[in-house]
Amino acid sequence: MSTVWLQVGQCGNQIAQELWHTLGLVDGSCRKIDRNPFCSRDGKLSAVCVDSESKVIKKMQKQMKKGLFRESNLIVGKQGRGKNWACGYNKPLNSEESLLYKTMERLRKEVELRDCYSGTVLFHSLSGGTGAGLGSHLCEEIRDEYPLGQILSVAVAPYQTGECPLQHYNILLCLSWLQRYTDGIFLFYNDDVLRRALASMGKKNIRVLSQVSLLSMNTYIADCVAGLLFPVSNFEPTRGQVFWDSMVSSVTHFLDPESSTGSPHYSTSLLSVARSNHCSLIQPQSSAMKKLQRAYGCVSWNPFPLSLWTASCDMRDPTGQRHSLTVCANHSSIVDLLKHTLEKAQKMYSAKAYIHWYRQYGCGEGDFEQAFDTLSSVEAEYCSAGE
Ligand SMILES: Nc1nc2c(ncn2[C@@H]2O[C@H](COP(=O)(O)OP(=O)(O)OP(=O)(O)O)[C@@H](O)[C@H]2O)c(=O)[nH]1
Ligand SMILES: [Mg+2]
Repeated sequence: MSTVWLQVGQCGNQIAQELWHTLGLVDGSCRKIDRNPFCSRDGKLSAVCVDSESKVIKKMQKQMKKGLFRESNLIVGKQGRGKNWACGYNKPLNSEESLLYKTMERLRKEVELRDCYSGTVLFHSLSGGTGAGLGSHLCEEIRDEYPLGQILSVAVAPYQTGECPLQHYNILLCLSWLQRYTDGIFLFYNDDVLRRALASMGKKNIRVLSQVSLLSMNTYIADCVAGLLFPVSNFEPTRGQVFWDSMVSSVTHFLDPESSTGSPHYSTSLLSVARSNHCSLIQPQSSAMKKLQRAYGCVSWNPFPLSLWTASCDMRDPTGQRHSLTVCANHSSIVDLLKHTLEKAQKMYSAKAYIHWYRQYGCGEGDFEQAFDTLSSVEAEYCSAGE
């Protein structure tokens, strides 16, 4: 494949690692490893991994099959970025050699190794100093250097209950950078991921939430990313209507019908990827797909809100027994995150709370004002899209 995979910060590296596991690359169980779309011709993963501290990458290195990563693509700094976007975006004052510079060097080498370059997929969190801050800066640099390549961000939003007081500023700044420099964002909410991971483990009791490991949450995210990004090829389906109906029910089970303010959620468009080695009769007009469109509240002004991709092969399953339905929606639930972030960040900003932590790394009033403007206009656009 002509894509470079960029894993940034703790969250970014852990999610991507789970993706490589899911795809069977780590233990070598995947099929056709020599023609693997995630690797270069020499069999090495086309991934560049960066973190400002060594712990996560060192652990990952131990768990991965020897030789899967190009050693020089593992880039570590000496000091975390303290959950501060500005510190991740700009190098620390007592600087080590720039992580940004080293990462761009490695990315350039990866791009040169392929016949053509179509884009970069970036894995990161929205609220960590490295993933959010350095991730934002990398998007800006990559966009500048490869204007024709696509940039897709796979981003994780923190728990709404609040993990760190800086998270609202970090989400604000990171999302506004992603809005400017990327072509798309697969956004995962940790609260939602936790609920779904819990359900997949068959646990309904809220008290067992603490037993859901980060690993099972990352497995869910990795499954979604693999479902959407693993190549597809059209196939002749044979599975019946009832089968796809029940797949749709399980996909839509956790959808909130309403926003936090009580207005119905809607989607402007949907991408649905169905994978099964004997699938059938799944077409945009089938009742399962109509049910999907209803559940996601597809807007009436878009006459073709659904793209359906189908594939017979699922690389995640060498036995060929696995079936999956993965749905990606341009969904109005983002408005809740935008509203919450804007409100909290605006209040903190008016009180000048923590501003000096950002200013000391060169993030000034202009950056904040622009980020507030960008996210406010995205929120307004989503609100008018549903009218
Ligand atoms: N789903 C998921 N979320 C994670 C994981 N690791 C961290 N997070 C979330 O990511 C956010 C913190 O970002 P990190 O990735 O830890 O931070 P970082 O990019 O390493 O940046 P610094 O540590 O500040 O330098 C929090 O919202 C965590 O809940 C993970 O493996 N899976
Ligand atoms: Mg970290």
